[in-house]
Amino acid sequence: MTTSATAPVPALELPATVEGFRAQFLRNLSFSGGVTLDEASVNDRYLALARTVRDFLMVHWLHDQHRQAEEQPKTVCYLSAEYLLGDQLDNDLLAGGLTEAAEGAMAACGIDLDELRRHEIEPGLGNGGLGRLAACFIDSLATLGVPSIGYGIRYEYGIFRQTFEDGQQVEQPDAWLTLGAPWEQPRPEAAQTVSFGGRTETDAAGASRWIPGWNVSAVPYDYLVPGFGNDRVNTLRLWRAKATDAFDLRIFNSGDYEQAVRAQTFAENISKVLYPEDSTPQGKELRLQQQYFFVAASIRDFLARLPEGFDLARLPERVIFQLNDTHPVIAVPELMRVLVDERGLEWDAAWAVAQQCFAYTCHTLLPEALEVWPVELLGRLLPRHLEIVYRINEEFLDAVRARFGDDEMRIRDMSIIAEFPVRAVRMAYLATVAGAKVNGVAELHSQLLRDKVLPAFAEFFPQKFTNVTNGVTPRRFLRLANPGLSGLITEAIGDGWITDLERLRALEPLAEDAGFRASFAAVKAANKARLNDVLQARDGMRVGDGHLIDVMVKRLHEYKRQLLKVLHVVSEYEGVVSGRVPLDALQPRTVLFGAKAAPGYAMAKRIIHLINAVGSVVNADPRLEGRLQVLFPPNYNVTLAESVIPAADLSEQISLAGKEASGTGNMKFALNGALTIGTDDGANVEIRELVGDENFFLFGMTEPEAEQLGRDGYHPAEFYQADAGLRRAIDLIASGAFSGGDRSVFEPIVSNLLYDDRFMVLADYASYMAAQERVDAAYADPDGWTRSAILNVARCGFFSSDRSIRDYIERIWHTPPTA
Ligand code: 26Q
Repeated sequence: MTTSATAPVPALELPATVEGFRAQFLRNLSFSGGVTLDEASVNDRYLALARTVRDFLMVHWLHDQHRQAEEQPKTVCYLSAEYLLGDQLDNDLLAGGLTEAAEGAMAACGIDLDELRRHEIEPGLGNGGLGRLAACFIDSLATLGVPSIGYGIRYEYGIFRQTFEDGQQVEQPDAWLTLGAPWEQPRPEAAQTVSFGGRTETDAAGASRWIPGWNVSAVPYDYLVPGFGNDRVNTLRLWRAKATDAFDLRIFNSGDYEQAVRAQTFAENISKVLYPEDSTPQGKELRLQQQYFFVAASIRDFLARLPEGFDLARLPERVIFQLNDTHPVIAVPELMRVLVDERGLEWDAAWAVAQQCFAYTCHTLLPEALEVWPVELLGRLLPRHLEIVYRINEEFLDAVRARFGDDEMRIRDMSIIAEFPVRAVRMAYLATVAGAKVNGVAELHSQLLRDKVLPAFAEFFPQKFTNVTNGVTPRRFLRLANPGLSGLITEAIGDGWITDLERLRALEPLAEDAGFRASFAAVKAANKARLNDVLQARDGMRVGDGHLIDVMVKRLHEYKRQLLKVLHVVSEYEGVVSGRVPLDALQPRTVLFGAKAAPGYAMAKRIIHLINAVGSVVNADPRLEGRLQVLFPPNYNVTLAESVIPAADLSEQISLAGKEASGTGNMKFALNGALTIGTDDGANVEIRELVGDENFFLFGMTEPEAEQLGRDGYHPAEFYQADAGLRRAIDLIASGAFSGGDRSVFEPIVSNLLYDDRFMVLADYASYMAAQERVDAAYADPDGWTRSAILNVARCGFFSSDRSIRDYIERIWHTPPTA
């Protein structure tokens, strides 16, 4: 929004008292909702409540906007195609210090606040870890008072809603906007025009310019991002695509009504749906349209906030664009185009600016997940940007030659343009060349990024590479999700931990305090009961009484190895039903899965089917007397995570070493007092270092060992032959025991494991089973287990996203300290 720097903030009064809250709520109910209290539906009440919360926050937002327009501080623009926000109501009440006022006001109106809480539909504008990280980061940016704007896309349909039919995933559209979107503020007057297509022309002076073929309008929808307890409110600005009036009118006036409507549909498709792939990018045109759409609108939007006549050579003093993976990397040629073609900077001056305005975070290690855009597509959709990328590449390769001579191997290796299998732009290379910094998301990942993914670049630009280990917001994932544990912690050490998570260290001595351990165990038990209520109402499921709750929740991907967990379950089951293992030797467990598979990822969907199939058989077999249960509630999302994580005893983080960049679920579980069974991968490494070996169940190959095995030639069938337990488990699946005797259903999984097994499930099986035995033994000593759980909580303060953001400030952004 354009606010004049000198205009005073209007003196708004909204007393955060029960009475003040009630009055505003009733105003919203009548004037915005058009209903009276006694005729209001649940939805009416929910909308009025949400608007009331927004009103309170808006007072602070206006204040911050004015201050920032006046002070013109260096601003972090976080560019992310995904924000997996989760429910807003409780988060915003907590941050704004409004919880008591809202509770009192709802009680005074005879309204059940919990019913309204349950009514909320979370905005699922992300796939998994990367999107949730963006949401944690904007929370921390606001809490630390960093001037910042989150930019993204207002998808009309977020991540699909998952249902199961006969155990198989079926995707339903996520129509999250249908009941009204009370948290957002449309800003049609701040719309930006974004162009596509057309051609380039060379003018008399030899300069190239873009003659676009078509435009869309980008309309911003603002979400308020309140800091915790600091009266700061930042902006999350999400763009929606609309047909431009001009485009519409021209066709409309020509009398072709149908064509006009088609044009509108075409334009509005751009922000219609979130791509549900969380790796293996498909190179789809609409996806590139989405990326350019939000990035072009965001850059224009930010530049419009600068004072008139601002010298763009000084842009790096005012902004850093943080690129959340390669998805927004088309921002690099876009900024160059704006600076050179529209604002008249010389190329070299513009490039010097751009190189200081961008930084790039990589979130993957899988080569197939690195985004590339075919030159043919880029040239058709963004012809001027393609020219700019070519020029960046030419100058970069000149610099490489100047340093290393005409080493054609190296040039081909480092070129931003790949030649095979089709000529294409390597977005990670472009980001690395353009960015002031490149970071991985955990120590091990950053190391592998330098050594394996971008080694030639790490050699060329050693100073660019750095690490920022991920973190999670303690507000949502401890304070809100686990009120029981939060209360216990606050009772013991005060509430400073909410914004200074390292203070949890002060809990360490309490691990030796029997009274504290008893209270801690009681909280865990209460959280299990609460999970039961949620699962019962949601899916008619319940966890077993006195069971160890063993949880694996994350996107379904082969590298994450849900199959390893399935093999453990099948082995335990087989042991009992074959009579080799006496039933009372089995530690009672409920294994809880949550996972969505990308709709086009056939193997992932088959694994979902297998989990459900194993669950049906195991849960129904009377021989187990309920001592082993498998639950797979559908549609795992942020809301369900908030019930599952606090109830978990065991956190499964079992990716093949060297494949999981960081993981953030691992942090959330440890912080809530679950013990981790995990490989030496991603942030597991740092968790284990902090909590101590004795409070962590490590298993499996290390990254160098897995690499070595791959080089030596990995033959999974040899592991199958050599291990009787493994053989029995795989044979049972292959026999059709979980598919009504039909051996064909899971045959592709079995043969994949035996003859391909890219992620070395069989190689780690024995070690995993042994680690699970250590788990069972440890759980048999409840007091010892609780001691370890407390130490996990006490030692995981490092994993606050506040710390991550401080690291970004110090290592990458160099934004000034702010109050
Ligand atoms: C790209 C192009 C086309 C379609 C889809 C995509 C796409 C979308 C989402 C590619 C990747 C993603 C998401 C990746 C992701 O969530 N990565 C995870 O990021 C977390 C935060 O850093 C890490 O903790 C996880 O280890 C990493 O897997």
